[in-house]
Amino acid sequence: MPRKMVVIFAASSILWMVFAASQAFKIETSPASKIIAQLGDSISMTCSTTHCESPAFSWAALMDRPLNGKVINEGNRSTLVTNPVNLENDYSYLCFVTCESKKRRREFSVEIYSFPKDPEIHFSGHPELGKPVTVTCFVPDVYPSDKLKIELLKGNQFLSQKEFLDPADVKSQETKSLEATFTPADEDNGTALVCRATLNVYEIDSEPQVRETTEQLHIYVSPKDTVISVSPSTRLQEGDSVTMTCSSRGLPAPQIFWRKKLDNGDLQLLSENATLTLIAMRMEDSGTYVCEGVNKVGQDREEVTLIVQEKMFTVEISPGPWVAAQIGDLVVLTCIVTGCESPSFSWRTQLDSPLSGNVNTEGSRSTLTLSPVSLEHEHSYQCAVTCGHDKELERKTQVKLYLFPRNLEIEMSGLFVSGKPVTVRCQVPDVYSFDRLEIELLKGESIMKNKTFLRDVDTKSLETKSLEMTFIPTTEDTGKVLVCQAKLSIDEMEFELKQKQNTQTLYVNVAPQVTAILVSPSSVLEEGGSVNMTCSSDGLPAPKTLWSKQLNNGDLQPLSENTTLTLTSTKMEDSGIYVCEGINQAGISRKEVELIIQVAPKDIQLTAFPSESVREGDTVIISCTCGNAPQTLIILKKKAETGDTLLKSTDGAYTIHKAQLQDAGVYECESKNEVGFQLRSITLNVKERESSKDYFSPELLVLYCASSLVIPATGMIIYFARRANMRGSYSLV
Ligand SMILES: *[C@@H]1O[C@H](CO)[C@@H](O)[C@H](O)[C@H]1NC(C)=O
Ligand SMILES: *[C@@H]1O[C@H](CO)[C@@H](O)[C@H](O)[C@H]1NC(C)=O
Ligand SMILES: *[C@@H]1O[C@H](CO)[C@@H](O)[C@H](O)[C@H]1NC(C)=O
Ligand SMILES: *[C@@H]1O[C@H](CO)[C@@H](O)[C@H](O)[C@H]1NC(C)=O
Ligand SMILES: *[C@@H]1O[C@H](CO)[C@@H](O)[C@H](O)[C@H]1NC(C)=O
Ligand SMILES: *[C@H]1O[C@@H](CO)[C@H](O)[C@@H](O)[C@@H]1NC(C)=O
Repeated sequence: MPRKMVVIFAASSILWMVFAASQAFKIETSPASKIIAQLGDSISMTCSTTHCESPAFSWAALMDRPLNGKVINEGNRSTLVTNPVNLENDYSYLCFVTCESKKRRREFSVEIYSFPKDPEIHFSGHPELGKPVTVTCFVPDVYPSDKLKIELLKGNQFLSQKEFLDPADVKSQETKSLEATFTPADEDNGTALVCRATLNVYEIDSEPQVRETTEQLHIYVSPKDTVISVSPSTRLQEGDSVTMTCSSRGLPAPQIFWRKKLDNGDLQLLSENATLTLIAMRMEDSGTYVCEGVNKVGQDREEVTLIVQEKMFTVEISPGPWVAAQIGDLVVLTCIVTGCESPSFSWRTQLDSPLSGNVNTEGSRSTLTLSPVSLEHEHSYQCAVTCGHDKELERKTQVKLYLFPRNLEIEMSGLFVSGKPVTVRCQVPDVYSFDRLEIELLKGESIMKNKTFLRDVDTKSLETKSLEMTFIPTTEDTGKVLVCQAKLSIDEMEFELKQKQNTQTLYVNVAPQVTAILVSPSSVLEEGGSVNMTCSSDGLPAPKTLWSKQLNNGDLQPLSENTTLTLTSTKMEDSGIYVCEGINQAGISRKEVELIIQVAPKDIQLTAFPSESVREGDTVIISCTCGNAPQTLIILKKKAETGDTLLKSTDGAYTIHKAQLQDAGVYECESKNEVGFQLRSITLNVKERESSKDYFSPELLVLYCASSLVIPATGMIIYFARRANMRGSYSLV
């Protein structure tokens, strides 16, 4: 703020005393002392007289300069007014007074100064942290400059000061300046930068003219550490959106500008926000994006390159990459396209063999139906899709076939009989493909045998495969399970469904063994008695018992299926060989017992042939027969007082050739067995021969022969009777 000040020195009293001494008229001046005036002010100087009737006044500047003012004369006073003062007025002025003949003069000293404005502070640039900056303080329109002093302070610290002592050649206002260079530090922020100008226009004792300007120091930081973050990625597809955020550090906080580099190198402004979001991007949006952080002192930039790729259409085939299908089933392969409005499909097999299927295409989906799927379909299928002018895309899937249609068959070479080798065969009919087949035969938990099959020729056909093994069962195997198990594996796939099994519970037979035949009370018994014949036999399953009687021709006549065969009221004809058979599915075992029915001898016929009375020299046959019991012992004796003579007989017949007299006597026949005995005796008379002539009666010879035929004839009758009453116990009719 300029201060306008006129200071008048109090020197009038001194002048007054000088003029008073002349005793004549006197001149009084006002102001009495030196006049100090600022440029542009107005000043007036007045001369007045006393003791003079009519004073005449005139004014002059020193050195004949122009007066540059207006004189006002009023009676005894004259005033010189200069308004405004300029540097021309910076002189001494003279006031001349003439009173009658006397001339007097007075001198006025005028001093002019100029100090109209506060100093101005200028920086060479924005004060930046760490960068030297030159600050200049201008003090404008100063006069007289040789009385000027400028000081520059930063806070309380002097940066620079200067006194301008050299007087100027020309009287003029001048602008003076003072420079200082310093490097701003953090702590300088906010401190006051002061420029103080002092003009020493006055004499001693008086206050100098001071003007000062204060400016707050602001420290700047140029943008740096500019960073871009991109979400989700710098690689994008058509239609995607991307958000890019840029940050930059500096003071004041930099403003962010996003631009895109054009092909010609120009930058196109996109946004002044830190975050730039681009939506529904197109391929043309690919390129370099530049982020610039800008503040008053600088800028920093960072670039990012975005790549927007063409959105490709996609093709998917299902099921894939392979499908396992059972021969005869329906297989549908589906090819689906996304990202293409009107795709065109083409199906083919890998080897370009015929498709043998129906293609059905609707919009973005095409199906290939193989129904029923057969061996000719075992290929890799390819779905090729073109979309507009885009490249063709292909997807493949493979059809793998299998057939495992019927149940497994278990076959046995025969019954399971303990100790007897049996061959088990597990057969898998019509399987495909057998090179993936494994057959196992298990007994209980343990694998007895397994087998896989190799395909030697590359022909496709259904085959029947089997696994065979022979083993010897034991009774411990009964109840165990014989498992025929087949697995058809298709590569890595867990193919549990493709496992089949057939089981058979083992039942091991044991061939019958007749261990004993118990005959009670005995195998030899009397006619009419009862006998129990009990047969015991072991085997699995428990054998059936069959009692038979062995006939003379060796055939067996079945009698009973009870274990015990009871014969009551036995007859002699019941004698014979009885056979017990133990029979089950595993075999037959037999054992026999001989039954003897004994009859006490009776009906002994003791005859002499031709007669009991013979002549000397005749031939006599003494014959003893026992009709009912063939197993009897026949003893033929000739009784004598001296002792009995045992006769040697053939079949109970004793022949006396040429009978002598002494052959006469008592003949006795004893027939005996365990059951009893019978005696017969006859007396033979031998007469002395009158004529010794052999005599043979043909009638009696016939009788003799007939008696030896009786027994077989009786047997025949018994046989027919028995056949009529075969089952159960029987008795002879
Ligand atoms: C300087 O001070 C101003 C205001 O007090 C502040 O905003 C700025 O951050 C400071 N600058 C530095 C470099 O400290
Ligand atoms: C900057 O973002 C603000 C809100 O986040 C928005 O109002 C303004 O329009 C954006 N300016 C530009 C240039 O995108
Ligand atoms: C048979 O079974 C055994 C034991 O389980 C196994 O180690 C072997 O590989 C199988 N052999 C075949 C031909 O599958
Ligand atoms: C034969 O067996 C039956 C029944 O067990 C019995 O009553 C009979 O006395 C037995 N006969 C003989 C001769 O043992
Ligand atoms: C077998 O025995 C049963 C009773 O144990 C009897 O009723 C049946 O007559 C007998 N059969 C034969 C043929 O002996
Ligand atoms: C002029 O001077 C003043 C003082 O300066 C006197 O007071 C006046 O009386 C005087 N006037 C005349 C006519 O002499």
